[in-house]
Amino acid sequence: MKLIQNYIDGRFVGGAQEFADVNPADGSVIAQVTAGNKSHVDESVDAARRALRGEWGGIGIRERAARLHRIADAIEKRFDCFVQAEVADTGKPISLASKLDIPRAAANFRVFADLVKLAGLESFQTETPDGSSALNYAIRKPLGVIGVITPWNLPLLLLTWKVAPALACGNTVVVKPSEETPATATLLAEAMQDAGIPNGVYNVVHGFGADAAGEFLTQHPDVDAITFTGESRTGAAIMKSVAPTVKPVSFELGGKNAAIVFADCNFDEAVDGIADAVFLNTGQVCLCAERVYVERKIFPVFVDALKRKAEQLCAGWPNETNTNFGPLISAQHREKVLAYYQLAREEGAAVVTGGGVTKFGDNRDHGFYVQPTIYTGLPETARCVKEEIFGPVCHIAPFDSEEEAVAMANETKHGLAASIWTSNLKRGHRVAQEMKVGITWVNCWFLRDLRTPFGGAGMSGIGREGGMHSLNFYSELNNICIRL
Ligand code: NAD
Ligand code: 6OH
Repeated sequence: MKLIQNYIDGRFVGGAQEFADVNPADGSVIAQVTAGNKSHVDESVDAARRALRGEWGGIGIRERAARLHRIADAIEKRFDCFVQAEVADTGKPISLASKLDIPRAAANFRVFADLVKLAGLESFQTETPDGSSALNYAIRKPLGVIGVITPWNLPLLLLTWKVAPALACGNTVVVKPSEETPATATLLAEAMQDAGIPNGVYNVVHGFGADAAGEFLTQHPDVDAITFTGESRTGAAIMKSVAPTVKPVSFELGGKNAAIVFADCNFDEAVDGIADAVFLNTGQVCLCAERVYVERKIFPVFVDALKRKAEQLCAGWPNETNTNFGPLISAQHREKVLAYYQLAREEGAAVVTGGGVTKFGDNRDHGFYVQPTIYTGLPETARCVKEEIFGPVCHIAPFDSEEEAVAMANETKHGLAASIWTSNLKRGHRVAQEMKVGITWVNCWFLRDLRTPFGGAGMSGIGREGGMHSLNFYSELNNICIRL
């Protein structure tokens, strides 16, 4: 059986305790994983601290950027290995891993390598009270040892989204990938070695969250910052845990995202776009739309068209090229999603399509598939309309006016993303500006430019990453004031 180990100070390290890595497509165990304990976390943080003072600390920005490009090269060189590892861990279709997850991982390193070379800093000429002047200028220094904690839905994409800018700024990292999807973080260690990243700069400790590797990392007094993507509730627990050591945090958390479809939209594009926004990655993208508001005039035809799209999705073995709908990540997550399917019925929903488990008559019945599901008819106060489900499911409700649509979309504690579908661009701008979220797409969804601010309002996060926002989070800015 394959063993996925921790990676500490440039070495692959096993341990006394292991846990199983399960393939969500058929429930089979594909590897054993070393469960990081407190000593693994301590050793990783020590190694990361030493690496800051070693060769890595002395490397200039140009050379750092060159090595980041070499990490991207090394990912591309092992492209098929990364794709296979991600597909086996997540059950996502191979088409998705090859088009989205792995290319984005390489792109994350390239974008921040280029950006850090070009990034300017602030300077101000200051008038002093006595009529003379001073010059203020800021310099960028590494923040130190960064703890990176990531989820299972886009494992390598989200991990590198944080590791790349952290390294670009000269930091060292200790990453704690999701226990559900450990493989690509350990594979990335091989890419780091290929790229000549010194020992101790990139460390991986596998394991669980509460009272385990994750929490040992957030509590560690010698970790300088925590960057986390995951559930809002976990974010709240991490905030408590970092409070005694006052660490800066960057949080990308859950969503309950709305899509607003106006009658004047390009109908076919809107249906295709919303089908993606609801069902991509089996609905396990934090940006997915679980609430769809459709102008009443086109409500019945839109519901019908989305139903057809849902029913055309091809659920299957992740490695088959025509599969575009995979399983959920785990038995436990499937229980959660199915409990919401049941709750929707109890809350009075009309089931447009789905609502159950997909049956295949082969080993996939031991996997964690559910049907793509659409509901209508729930009140806005229903739990299924309020709470993040994180599955392939949406509720569609009609609206009569722009004001009503905006009010319903904004009636949530979350605030990650929204999408608006209209051919009236004036309305597109106006409604987009009303959205209480970090990211609004007009006539598209999940179209990313890595230089833009990315993050959530309300319960959906703290801070923004992307472009200069990432560089600023992962840097200690030191302002120097010189009296002239
Ligand atoms: P999760 O919060 O359960 O786990 C995320 C990571 O945190 C895992 O590595 C886990 O081991 C670790 N963890 C759990 N408890 C911890 C603790 N007490 N201390 C330290 N670490 C701990 O999230 P998940 O189930 O892996 O991912 C799904 C959730 O992530 C959804 O809510 C989704 O919306 C959210 N998400 C958000 C974004 C975003 O960019 N906003 C992106 C992806 C996923
Ligand atoms: C959440 O599941 C998706 C997050 C996406 C990003 O962080 C990104 O940078 O595209």
